[in-house]
Amino acid sequence: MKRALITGVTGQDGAYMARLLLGKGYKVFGGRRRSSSANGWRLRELQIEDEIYMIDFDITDPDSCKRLVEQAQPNEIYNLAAQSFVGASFTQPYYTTQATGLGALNMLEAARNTRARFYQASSSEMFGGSEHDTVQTELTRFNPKSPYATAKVFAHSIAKIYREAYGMHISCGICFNHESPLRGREFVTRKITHGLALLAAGKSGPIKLGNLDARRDWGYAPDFVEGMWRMVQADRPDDYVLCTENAPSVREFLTHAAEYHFEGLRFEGEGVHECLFNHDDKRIAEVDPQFYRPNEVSTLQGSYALAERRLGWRPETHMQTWVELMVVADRLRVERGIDN
Ligand code: NAP
Ligand code: F7E
Repeated sequence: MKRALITGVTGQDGAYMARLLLGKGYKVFGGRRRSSSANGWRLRELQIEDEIYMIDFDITDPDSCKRLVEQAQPNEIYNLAAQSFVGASFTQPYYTTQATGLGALNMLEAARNTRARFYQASSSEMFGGSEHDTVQTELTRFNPKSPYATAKVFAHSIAKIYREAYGMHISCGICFNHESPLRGREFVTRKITHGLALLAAGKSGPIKLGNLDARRDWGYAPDFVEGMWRMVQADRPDDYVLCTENAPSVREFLTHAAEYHFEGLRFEGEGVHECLFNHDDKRIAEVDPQFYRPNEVSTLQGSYALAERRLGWRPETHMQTWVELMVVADRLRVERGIDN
């Protein structure tokens, strides 16, 4: 029986990765940070909480990373733990650098004298405002625009160095945004689907959003964890972009999700005065500059050609399908008073 260790197992990707690996017959160990209130709602929703061997650790603590790997003795390590919210990285740059950047080094060091294969969660945010390539590939130059992106560039670079210097089987997935009903509520897609469900139930006011013009190459998280797993199974380790090649704007995502709840949608106003209304002039969403980023990445759109050619990976789930899954999940949670 293969043994897999997932750091960040309580997060969106960690939960889907655990489900995928359990389905493939792995013994799954989850690295979880201790907190005063156990953060297991995603694993409970997937009904897999009891099937995972949990080990407490903190990715900012090198000793606890070493102990984690010693206890789990994994064949494969999926390093998904991070401070993953770009917005928070501007207010917590030091912590983000420790967790998202140095944390990866802690896990690589812990794995160095083992034979475990290693997946590192890299990010399209590393491309930042790429000045030359309108579509980003594995060859696009990094131009990070946030403390989060800078930390990911460090993690990505040190992972590559460990691969070359020590011959370790390390692959980095340069993942573009991927979403699901298990997405954290601070991220814009889930903020929208959750906010719409509350508004439709009369439990909150209009959704306050930042830059509606931003474009992201959004995909579906369960498709992406399949791509991560394929990287680890490949004979040769390498870095791969995972994305969908479509990049709608936040405004388009908002409109699409709002259509499940409201009719006759129209935008009025411009810039900080822009609002979304429905047919009877109910205010659905409005721009609030507090959600603007100090240094915004306006558009990210990738190409998954290499992953398709070498790994046979492509995104399987159409955006319409997963947006509907998010809308329905949040409607049900609000109806049942579930606060996740
Ligand atoms: P997520 O939902 O925010 O999950 C992050 C996980 O990291 C959580 O389990 C969290 O634990 C854990 N964590 C945070 N700080 C930690 C610490 N100090 N010690 C141990 N664990 C810690 O993120 P995600 O969306 O699943 O993303 C997974 C990985 O992929 C992250 O590295 C992210 O940066 C990267 N990524 C994500 C996307 C995307 O679109 N989702 C795209 C590119 C790259 P708690 O539950 O205790 O908070
Ligand atoms: O923002 C804009 C915001 O926070 C998307 C992480 O998983 O993907 C994610 O990072 C866009 C940005 O995700 C609001 O300015 C407008 O342009 O959902 P997000 P992100 O920053 O793209 C990458 C690939 C990762 O690696 C990260 O870990 O939406 N936006 N209004 C807003 N964003 C938020 N959060 N809230 C708003 O009100």
